[in-house]
Amino acid sequence: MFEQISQRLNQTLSMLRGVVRIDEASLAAALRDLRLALLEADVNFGVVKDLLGVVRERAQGQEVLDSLTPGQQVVKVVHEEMVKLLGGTQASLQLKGATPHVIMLVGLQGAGKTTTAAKLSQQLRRSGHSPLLASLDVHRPAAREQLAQMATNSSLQVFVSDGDDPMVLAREAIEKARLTGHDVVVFDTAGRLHLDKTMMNEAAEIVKVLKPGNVIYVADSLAGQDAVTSVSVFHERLPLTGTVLTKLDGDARGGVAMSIAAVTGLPILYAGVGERTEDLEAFHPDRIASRILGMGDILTLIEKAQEGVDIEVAAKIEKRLRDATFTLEDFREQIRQMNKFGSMSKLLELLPMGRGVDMKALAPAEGDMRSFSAIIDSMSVEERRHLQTIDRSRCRRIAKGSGTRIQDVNRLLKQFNTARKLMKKLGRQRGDPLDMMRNVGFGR
Ligand SMILES: Nc1nc2c(ncn2[C@@H]2O[C@H](COP(=O)(O)OP(=O)(O)O)[C@@H](O)[C@H]2O)c(=O)[nH]1
Ligand SMILES: [Mg+2]
Repeated sequence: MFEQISQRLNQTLSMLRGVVRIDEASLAAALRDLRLALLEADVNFGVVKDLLGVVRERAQGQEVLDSLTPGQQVVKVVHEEMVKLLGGTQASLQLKGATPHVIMLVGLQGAGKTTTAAKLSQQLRRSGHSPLLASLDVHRPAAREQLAQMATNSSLQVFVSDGDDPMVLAREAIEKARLTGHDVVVFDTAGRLHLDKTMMNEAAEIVKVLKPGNVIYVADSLAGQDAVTSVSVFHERLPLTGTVLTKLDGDARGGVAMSIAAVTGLPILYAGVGERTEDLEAFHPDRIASRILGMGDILTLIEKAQEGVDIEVAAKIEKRLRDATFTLEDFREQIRQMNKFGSMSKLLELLPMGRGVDMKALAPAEGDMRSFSAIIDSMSVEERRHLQTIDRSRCRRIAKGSGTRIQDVNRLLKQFNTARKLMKKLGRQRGDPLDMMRNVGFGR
C-alpha cells in the first residue's frame, strides 16, 4: 500500500529532516519536489496546489523558522496538512435514531460494492449489531447470487427475493429486518461501467423514498482521478454521507485517497485492503498520513494485537530478521502467527522497516503452511538451528516423520533461505520495533 508515493515523499522529506537552517531556496526546492511527488502519485491538481500553498505559508511562519529543527518542523507541517486532506478526524457510520438503520452502497461496477457490503456487515456484527444484507441489483442475475454466496461464506444473514423492482425489494428487506430483529440493513446496489442515467435515477428514487441514514460511495482507489470525477457526479444527484476506498492493498500511489475527501468534503469511513470479508479497516486520517510519509502505523498494529495477534512475537521476529539471526523456529512461529493474522507480510508492512520491501518470500502459500509446520516439527533442535547438517538421509527421515515428500522438505529449506537472504538486504534500519511500541505505550 502506498509504496510509490511513500518512497518519493520520504526522499524529499528526509533531505529536509536534517536541515538546520531553512532558506528561501531550500524551501522552494523541497516544495517543488513535493509537488512533483504528489502529481506523480495522481493526486488531484487542485488539491496539490492548495496543499502546497498552505505548507509554504506555514513553513515561512515563525513556528518553523524559530524552531531548533526547522527541517523537522516542515515535515510536521506536511504531516498535519496531509491529515486534514485525508479528512481530519476519523468518521463513523450514522447509526442513531430508529432502527433498522439503513446503509446504501453506491458506485460504479467493479468498484467493490458487493464485497464491501459483506465486509461492512461482518464489521457491524463484530461490534454487536445484527445486520441484514440485501441486494438491489436487479439488472445482473448473478449479482444477487454473488452477494448471497459471500454472505453464506461468512455466515451473514441475507435477504433473498427474486422480485425485479428494486424499490419493492428494498421495502421488503426493511420489513423483514423489522420483523426479525435486525437493527441494520446493508443495501448493495447496481452499478454500471460508466455513469448511467437510468442507474442514477433508480438510486435517487430509492434514496428519496427510504431516506437512508448512510449513502456511501464506494470508490476504487485504482481507478485514479476517474474515481474522483465520478464521485462528484454521484454527489450531485445523491445525498452522499461518506465514502469507502477499496483495493487500497494494491494502490501504490495513493492519489484517490489523497484527493477524494478534499474534493467532495465527504469523510472516508473505511478502507478495503484485500478480497476477504475481514479485509476492511477503519480509516484513520492521521495514521494513513503517517503511513504515507513512511512513519509506520504503530496504532493500527496495536489494534491488530488486540484482535489476537501476538505483536511481541511479531516484533521479535522482525528484530531477528533484521539481525539475520532468523531461525527455522522463528519461521515456524511466523507461520503460526499467519494463521491468526492472514499474512506476516501485511503485519510487517505496518512497521517502518517493512515498507517498500517485497515480503512475498516470507509468506508461504496457505496450503504449504500446515506441511511446513509438520516438517519443522520433525526436525531435531540441532537440525533446526544448523540447516547445513541436514543431509540426504536426514532429509529422508524428516520427510517420513512429517508425512511429506523429500521435495517438500527441500522446498521449505529453499523458501527459508530466500527469506533469510531478503533479511540480509534489509540490513539494520531505524530503531528497535519493540522499543518503538513501548514508546507509544504498548506492552511494558
Ligand atoms: N484486492 C482487493 N480486491 C477487492 C477489494 N474490494 C473488492 N475487490 C475485488 O474487486 C472485484 C469487484 O468487486 P465487487 O464487489 O464485485 O464490485 P461491484 O461490482 O462494485 O459490486 C472483485 O474481484 C473483488 O474481489 C479490496 O479492497 N482489495
Ligand atoms: Mg456488485
